[in-house]
Amino acid sequence: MKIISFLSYCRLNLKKKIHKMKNYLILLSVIALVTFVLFVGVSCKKEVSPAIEEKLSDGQTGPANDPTIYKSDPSWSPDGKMIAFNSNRNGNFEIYAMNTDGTGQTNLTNTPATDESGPSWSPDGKMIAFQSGQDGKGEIFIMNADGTGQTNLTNNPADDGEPFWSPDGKMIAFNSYRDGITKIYVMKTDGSGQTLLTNDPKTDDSDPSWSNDGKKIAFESNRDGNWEIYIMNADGTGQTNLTNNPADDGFPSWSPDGKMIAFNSYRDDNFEIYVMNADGSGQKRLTMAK
Ligand SMILES: [Ca+2]
Ligand SMILES: [Ca+2]
Ligand SMILES: [Ca+2]
Repeated sequence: MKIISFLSYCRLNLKKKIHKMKNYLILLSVIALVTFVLFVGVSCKKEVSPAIEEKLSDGQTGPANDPTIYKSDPSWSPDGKMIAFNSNRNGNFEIYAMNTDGTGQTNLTNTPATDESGPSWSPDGKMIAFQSGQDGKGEIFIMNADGTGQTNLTNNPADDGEPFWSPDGKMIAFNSYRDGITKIYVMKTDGSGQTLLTNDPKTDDSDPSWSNDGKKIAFESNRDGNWEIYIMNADGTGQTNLTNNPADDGFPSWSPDGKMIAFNSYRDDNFEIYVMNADGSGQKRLTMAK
């Protein structure tokens, strides 16, 4: 009897445990169902909401995506308070400026007949250099930071573009096609003294970028059969290939302390961002394929 009683006790206990487990399972099922419903609801909301409209921090609303409208070439003002950029949102390309939170977007150039691009701030933040088609084929213009006083500095029938202001504010480096091939020139900020810095007659040199100490200019050149990052002294002497790689390398950008240069390269069969020391050593990939 004692054994039977004990077995009965065990069966009763087991039934209680199973009953408790059933309760737990029902509770867990309810929690899982509620979680699933909430998750599906939030996911759907995330997918649907941006497709309807977007609202910018300055209160502008509009279609979230329009593949025909570009905003590009951002350039930070030296005091860090503004970003200049170009956009064709009004039917042609203009230079805009905005606060760094996206408010106060202002069309600075207001030239409906021509396209403007490539803004570059003067080091004192008072002026912006840019590329414009206002006076024939691509010219370098400068203007006050509020868009007034737009002035053509190059006045040359060939294409001129990609201005980059020198750190001391006295010169502007740029590309020009005036020799039938793209070359790097510098000029004073009143347009005088336009001087060819890269004079290899067979190859393109472009996209000048001044080091912060004003002593060096990095640029792209395809003189060895593919695009490489070169540096030279600001007077054009000492042109040196830094990348020496059979893939295309481009878009050099100096670190503020002048010790490193960031660039892009196709050496891994897609464009990735690299950095290297300013003498070309230590080339290191920073971005992954995705
Ligand atoms: Ca325009
Ligand atoms: Ca021109
Ligand atoms: Ca290369």
